[in-house]
Amino acid sequence: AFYYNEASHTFSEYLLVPGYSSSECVPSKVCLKTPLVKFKKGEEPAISLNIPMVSAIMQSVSGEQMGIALAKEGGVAFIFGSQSIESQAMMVSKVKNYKAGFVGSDSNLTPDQTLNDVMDLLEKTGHSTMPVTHDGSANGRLLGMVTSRDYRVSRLDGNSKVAEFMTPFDKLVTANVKSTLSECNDLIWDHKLNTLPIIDDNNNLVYLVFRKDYDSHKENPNELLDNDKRYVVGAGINTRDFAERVPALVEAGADILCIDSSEGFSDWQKLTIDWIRSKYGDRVKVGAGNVVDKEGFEFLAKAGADFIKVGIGGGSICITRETKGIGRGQATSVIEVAKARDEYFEKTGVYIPICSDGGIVYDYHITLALAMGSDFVMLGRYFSRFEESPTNKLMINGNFVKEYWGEGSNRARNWQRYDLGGAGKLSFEEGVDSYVPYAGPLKDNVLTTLAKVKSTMCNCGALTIEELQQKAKLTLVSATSIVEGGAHDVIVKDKTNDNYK
Ligand code: MZP
Repeated sequence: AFYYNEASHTFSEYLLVPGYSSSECVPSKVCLKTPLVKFKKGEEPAISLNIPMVSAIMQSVSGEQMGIALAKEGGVAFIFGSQSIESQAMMVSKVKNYKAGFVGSDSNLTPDQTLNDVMDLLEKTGHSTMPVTHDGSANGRLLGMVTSRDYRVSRLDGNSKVAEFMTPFDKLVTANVKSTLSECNDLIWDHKLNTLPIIDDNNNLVYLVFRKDYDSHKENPNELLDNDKRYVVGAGINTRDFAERVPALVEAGADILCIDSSEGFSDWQKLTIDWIRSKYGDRVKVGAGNVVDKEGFEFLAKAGADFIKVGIGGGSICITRETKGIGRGQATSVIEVAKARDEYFEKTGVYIPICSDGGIVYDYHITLALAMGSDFVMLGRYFSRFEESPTNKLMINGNFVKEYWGEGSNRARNWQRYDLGGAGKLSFEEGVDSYVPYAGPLKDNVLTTLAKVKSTMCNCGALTIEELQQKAKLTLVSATSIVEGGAHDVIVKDKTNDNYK
C-alpha cells in the first residue's frame, strides 16, 4: 500500500493571512468573472461565469427555478439528471425559454380562480407570467397579469383569488417587438408604467414586460446570458444512458453538461466523453469528476473534460466516507488538483478550470477554495435553503425549513451516480435525507455571500480570482485556534440566527 505522509485537511482547518491592500483595492472593484470551460493560452474560454458559483446536480437543489434565479445572478445551475430524459430536457428548455413577461396564447385565468390554479398552469406551461382575462378565454378582455414571482411568494396560501395577485394591465403605451431595451426603458419611465405591452407589426400582443424586470435588469450587470440573450444553463448526465440523454439535452439548449458521479477516476467517464467528442466534436461542453488527486485530474484532462470537479465524501448529506471508507479532506484535494492543473497548463498551454464540489459550510470556505486554486465552487446545501430550490418548505418546531436529500439516499436512488458497472440499482445508501433552515430568496443570500468574498479578497490585496490565487497566504490552524475564531468566553444573547456565517 501507498501511505501519504500527511493528513488531509478540510477548509475549516485553514485561514487566510491578510496581505497589503492598496487604497485602490475596494470591494466595488473586485471582478469575480471566472472560466467555466477549458481554453488555450491567450484565448478566451467559450463560457465564463460572472460569479464563481454553480448549483449541485441534485433533485433537491437544481430545477428550472434555480436555473433562472442563479443565471440572473451570474452563476449556472446544473439541472439534476436523476429523472427521466424528457423531464430533464423540459426543465432545461424552461430555463432557456424563460422570458420576462411572456404572454402565453393559452390564457385561461379569470380573477375568480385560486392561486392553486395559477400554480398548476405556471408549472405546466413553464411561463413566467399568466394573463388574466375577464372570461378566461384567449380572446377575452385582458385585465391583468400574474407573475411566477407572486406565485412563489404566496404559494403557501393556495386558496387566495387570482385578483389579489394581478398586476393591472395598462395598454395606453406600447412598444414594438423590434424596440431596444433602452427604448422600452424610456417608455416605462417616461409614462410611469408598471407594465409595457409589446406588440408586433400586426398589432398583436406578443409580450408584456414589467417595470420590475427593467429595474432588476438595470441593477444586475452580472446576469449570465449566452449570444442569443437566453440564460446559460447546465445539466447533469451519467455514464449509462448518455447516448439518449445527451442529444435530448443538447436539443433542449443546455449550454454545458457535467458527468455526475461520486468517483470519476474511471474508464466510464472516458467512454462517455469519447462518445460526446465523436458525435459533437468540441461543440458540446462537458465537465467530469469527481477526483481528489493529481492522477485523477490527469486522467480526466487527457480524456478531454472541459472542466474537472474535485471532492469525494465532503458533501453535507454524504456518508460515502462512513460507508465505503473512501475520500479525502476537501482542502487537500483542491490544493493537489490545482497544482496538477497548473502543471498541465504549463506543459500543454491548455487551462482546465477546476470546481471544488461539496463541503462548503461557511461563506469564507468559498474564498478559501478559490484561493487554493478552484476556479469556481459547486454548492448543494447552500442553494437548497432558498426559495428557488425545488423542494417543500415546511414548518418544523416553529421554524421554516426546506428538505434536502443526497443523490445516494434511498429517496433519490440515483444509482447511476454510484454505479461501477454492476447491478443497475442502488445496493446501499451513500447519502441522507435531511432538513435545512429556510433562508429566503437566492438573490439576497448570494449578494451577502459575495460581499464577504470580495471583502476578504481585498484583505488579500486581490481584485480578481487569479490575483487571489497568486497572492493568497494560507495557514493551517490548530484545534485551539479554531475555538478562538468563534465568539468565546461571552454569553451570546441571540443564538437563533446562525446564518451570519
Ligand atoms: P454540499 O454542498 O451539500 O456540502 O455538497 C453537495 C455535493 O455533495 C454535490 O454536489 C455532490 O457532489 C455531493 N453529493 C450529492 N449527493 C450525495 C450523496 O447522496 C453527495 N452522498 O455526496
